[in-house]
Amino acid sequence: MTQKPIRTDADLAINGAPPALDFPVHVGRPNVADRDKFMWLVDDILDRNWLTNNGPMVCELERRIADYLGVKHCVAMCNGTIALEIAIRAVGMSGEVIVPSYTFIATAHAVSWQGLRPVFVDVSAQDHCIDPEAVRRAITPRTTGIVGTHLWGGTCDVEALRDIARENNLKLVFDAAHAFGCSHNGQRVGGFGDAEVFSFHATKFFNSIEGGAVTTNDDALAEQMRLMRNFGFSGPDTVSHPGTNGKMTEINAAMGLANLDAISSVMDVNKARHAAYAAALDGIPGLHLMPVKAEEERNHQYVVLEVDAAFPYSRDELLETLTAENILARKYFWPGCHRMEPYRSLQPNAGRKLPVTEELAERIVVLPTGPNLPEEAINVVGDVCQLLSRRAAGTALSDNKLRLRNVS
Ligand code: T4K
Repeated sequence: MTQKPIRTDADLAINGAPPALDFPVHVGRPNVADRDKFMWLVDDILDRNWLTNNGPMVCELERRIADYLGVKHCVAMCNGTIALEIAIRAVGMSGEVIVPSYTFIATAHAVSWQGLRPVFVDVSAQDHCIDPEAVRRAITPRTTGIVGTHLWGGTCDVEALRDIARENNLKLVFDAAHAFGCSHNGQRVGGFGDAEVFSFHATKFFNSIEGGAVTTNDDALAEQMRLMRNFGFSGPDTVSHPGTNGKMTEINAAMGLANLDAISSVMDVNKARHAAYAAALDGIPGLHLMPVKAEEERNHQYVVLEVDAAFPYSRDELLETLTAENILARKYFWPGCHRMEPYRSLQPNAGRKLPVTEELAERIVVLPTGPNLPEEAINVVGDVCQLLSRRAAGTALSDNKLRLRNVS
């Protein structure tokens, strides 16, 4: 594909030019590593005629993930949301549970679905993870737990949260849906807190189509979660626990096994894409690519751009301009969990204590990445951003907005 030059307003698709890319590029295109291996494993499953209920592939995937993460137990589940619900229930949270509002809605819903009250706290402006000081302030006599999200594959302040949990006798679970393969102080995410919860959804760095897992070093907790994910059955005719159906199927485990071998190469591609974005966007006033800690292992699955007031267009105008070029960047996690139902109605004033969340929700753009991304897409993003930043220089923002729209 020859990339069209983007030098003037007339080159922009939003102004009527053809889009820079012939097809849309998405955030979250699945990383499917080895199609032949997957097909071969599926044949194996069909030959064996064992499709679900703790089959051999699920067991193998659990062993391999536990080894990779350096944790005693990996309990595979049908998705990350059920895995969160089971973890929250199994550790014994009740009453109020402190969660960040700047996270995917599943974090809050998993708490609420267990009949508990999510208490939203703010995140740190630096790493977008739950702010330990805000957690301290939110503790009440009804608080029983904290669920922190390792957002974008960065990690929470694990030590501060651990200390707060110990001092206040709280349970601590991490939503690690974004953090497969990422480290904290050199140790892979998986063994922190009472339990950590992964999503292996198609859009995640490591995927099993749908899927998830809880990892823990606590033997009794792992055993309890294994019962809970299988209706509480402890023997063929014995139910010893209330439970649900959280089981992973063999087909999902097969996709997981096929993808597991490739995670370091996907990580390398993602890292190179991140570096290319950093070069393409370097020096543009008002655009800040979220830095990635070089000393830690990162999966680079999310390329996160913050648009501040020094950029002449709003986040949404930038998204609109990129979408016209077939770059389907996304705003995550707008507008913040506290502004979604039922929380919006139940806690209408929650936003007053969440200034960072409210600001990030208006400013964040997540850019497409991954092995499926055509490399020219990164140049298009760079060229569009450069043009928009130059175009506005010295001119009133509102005039520019009008001109940009009127030309099309
Ligand atoms: N905690 C956190 C912090 C999470 O981010 C998530 C999930 C969870 C917990 C819960 O885990 P799971 O129960 O999902 O395992 C997506 C995912 O559905 C969701 O898994 C994910 N987080 C969330 C951040 O993103 P949407 O609403 O953005 O999905 P959708 O359908 O718009 O897809 C996103 C993009 O991916 C699209 O642009 C198209 C592309 N795509 C998607 C699929 C499914 C593909 O190209 N192929 C595909 O097969 O929620």
